[in-house]
Amino acid sequence: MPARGAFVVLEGLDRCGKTTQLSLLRSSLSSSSPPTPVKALNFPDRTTPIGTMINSYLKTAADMSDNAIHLLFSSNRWEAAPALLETLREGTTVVCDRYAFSGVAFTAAKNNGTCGYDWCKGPDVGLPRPDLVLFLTVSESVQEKRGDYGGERYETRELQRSVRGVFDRLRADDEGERPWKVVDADRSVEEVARDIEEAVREVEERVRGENPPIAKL
Ligand code: FDM
Repeated sequence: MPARGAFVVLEGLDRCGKTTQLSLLRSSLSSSSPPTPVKALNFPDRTTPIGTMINSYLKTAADMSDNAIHLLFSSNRWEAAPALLETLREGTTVVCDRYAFSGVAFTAAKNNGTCGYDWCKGPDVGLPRPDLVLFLTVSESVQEKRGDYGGERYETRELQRSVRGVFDRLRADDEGERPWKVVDADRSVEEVARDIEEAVREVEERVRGENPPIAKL
């Protein structure tokens, strides 16, 4: 049995460069010598039937209560969980664009916290826990320099501000479990990529060496 792969999640606000960084990370891991088997995931996964409903909601083509959409985002992770576990057990490292932390941060931030923080955490309890959460921070001024927000539901300055606050709380609450690695994403793409790669290689090595069981949220 090979040692399992590492599970790495990238989180952050809009315009923090997460998607670019994930693709750079994936290519650098798979082109290293020897190559690290790696699979990239992203949430929401809009390709499944549940993902299609989420997509309509985000594009404001469909409306839904805050509680209902929150549960759909979580279900979208649960439907992916068996394959995710299998991939890790096969020895493949998984790098993932957004996960349960975005789930809590966005729902708890909206509408003055109608869905409470603890309620928001509930549906994801039991999902595979990442070995590393890379949290890309971006200042408001850089966020704004990087272009206008698109037309999706959560892409407003006010909401992004509250989301930032909930992410800070999540990070503080997770401190005892496994600290997040905060990466200053105001810097150049290359500088950010270097820090991310270093952190991922470190966790990869640890996981391959110790082969720890996959923990749960
Ligand atoms: N989002 C993402 C949530 O509200 N809950 C979740 O569980 C997840 C994974 O969906 F505004 C929000 C965050 C973002 C939107 O994400 C779409 P992408 O990364 O822009 O596709």
